[in-house]
Amino acid sequence: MAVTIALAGNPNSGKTTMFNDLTGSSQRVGNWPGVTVEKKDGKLKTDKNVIIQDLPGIYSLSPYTMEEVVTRNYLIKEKPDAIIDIVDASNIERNLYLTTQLTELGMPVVVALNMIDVVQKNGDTIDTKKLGKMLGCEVVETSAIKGTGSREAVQAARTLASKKAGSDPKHTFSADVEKSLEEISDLIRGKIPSDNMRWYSIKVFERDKEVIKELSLDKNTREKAEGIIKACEEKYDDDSESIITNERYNYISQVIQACVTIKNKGSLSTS
Ligand code: BGO
Repeated sequence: MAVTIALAGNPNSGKTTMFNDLTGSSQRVGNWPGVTVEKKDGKLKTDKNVIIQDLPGIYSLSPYTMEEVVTRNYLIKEKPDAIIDIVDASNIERNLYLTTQLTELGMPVVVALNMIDVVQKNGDTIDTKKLGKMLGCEVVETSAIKGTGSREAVQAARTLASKKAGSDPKHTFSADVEKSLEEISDLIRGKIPSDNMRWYSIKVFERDKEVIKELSLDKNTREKAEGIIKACEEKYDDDSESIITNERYNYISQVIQACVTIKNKGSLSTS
């Protein structure tokens, strides 16, 4: 049976290089429906039953750019069998912002720690095992330019897909935010697949317009959700989207501290 693996990642993380390496000449190029954003897919060179779906380069799953909307709609609605999240390991801190969001989708995720050759050349190290544990997903070192690790990443994604083993994000927000997310989950339960519950709850908490429209919540539910969000905002004296963003960055800082060692400070950009 055909398996679809989506390649997601920040711009310049090496997505195109890995896509070309994996698919060779069997590529189809077009546009995503209704938008002028390039759509590329191809068959894995070594197994035509594996479709590799390239996704637009993005920094976040917010609803603010066409690329972000295309990517999140594809991931939530078309549901590929697995995601390979291509992370530029030499810019790991910035890249993990998207990773934390992808792991909340409840789908199988493999992090391809790409540009590992750059990290190694600088004498820096990343504890991949610990990173995988902290993120709650598999991590594979890759160098798309050298053609190393990409096949292992695909194999890991296929294994997770066959087990339907969604990622298991370890990150929790602060207690008040988690309580709000739980209350929002209770409001929207039954309207969405339970696998995607965490992602939808966070998006409702952030007042994500696209998600609120999609869920077509009745007035009473919308008002209850608004009450939950406002109560949390008052406690933090901040807007809900900023609360989530700040806590994400705090968590990523902890992950970096625990997993990344820089030989010559400044050589590994963690910004
Ligand atoms: C240029 N290791 C190293 N060292 N470089 C890599 C790796 C890797 O594992 N993977 C990709 N690159 P894209 P998006 C370039 O184009 O695939 C390099 O946006 C240059 N170009 O070769 O395009 C890759 O699809 C001139 O570099 O990323 C590319 O995600 C000088 O990372 C860049 C130096 O890869 C982005 C590099 C004219």
